[in-house]
Amino acid sequence: TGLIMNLLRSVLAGVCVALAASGVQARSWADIEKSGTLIAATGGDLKPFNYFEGKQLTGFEVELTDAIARKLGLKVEWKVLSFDSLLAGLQRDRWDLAISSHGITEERAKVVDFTNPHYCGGATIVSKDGKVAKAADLAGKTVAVQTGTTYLERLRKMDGIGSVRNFPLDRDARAATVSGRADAWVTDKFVAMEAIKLVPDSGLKQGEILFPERMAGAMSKGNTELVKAFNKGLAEVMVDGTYEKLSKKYFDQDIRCK
Ligand code: LYS
Repeated sequence: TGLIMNLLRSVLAGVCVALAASGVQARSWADIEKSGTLIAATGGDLKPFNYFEGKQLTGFEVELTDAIARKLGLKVEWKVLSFDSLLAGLQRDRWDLAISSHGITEERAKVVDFTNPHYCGGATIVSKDGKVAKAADLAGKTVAVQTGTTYLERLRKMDGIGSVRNFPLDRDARAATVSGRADAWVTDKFVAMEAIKLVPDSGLKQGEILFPERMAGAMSKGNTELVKAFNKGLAEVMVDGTYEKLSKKYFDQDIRCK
């Protein structure tokens, strides 16, 4: 079924590209409020942030978005697509919000608007038995990362890396490292912690943090009222205990930016 899911994701991404020419306007906050539904897109492959439990999409970002939407009097309609198609789909107004552990970068901020950050994490090196632990250890090594990520961008700019292999799904980058097809995997520190728990016999160990990141939801460029509304909902769940409860449930700690 993994294969079929991948195939489906590719087909869906293709459909989005085909719809690019339609030139639909982003739904305004007023439109969304009237419709009662926020359309949100996520990768669905990043435990514990957004993933499937059986047929049910769940995870920290999914539950957090649902909670924020409830504050705003909305339901969320979820769409699951490959990570590297999420921001592009936003520009084509296929959904109102992309929330999938996107780090805030200047590059991305040119094409989308970011909400306030919903957590702070960091790119970390993961390898079997911690053999590759520091940036300097990456020299001459094969490194696995997910397509479309800040990790890939960063690794491409580093000198001396043997090769960088990218995978549409982060878990396939992990699997390549577990099986020895890659020497190291770069992913978020919280994803790494979860992966180490998930495959305890793999010998995976976390190394150094390559760079810190502030993660935020992305919206269509110029959709200011929607960004404001989301930020208001986020602020509310951050003070009323909802955020803390969810964060402790998934991470045993509060991962908000300090
Ligand atoms: N935080 C990284 C980025 O912004 C990785 C996100 C990965 C989501 N599956 O690109």
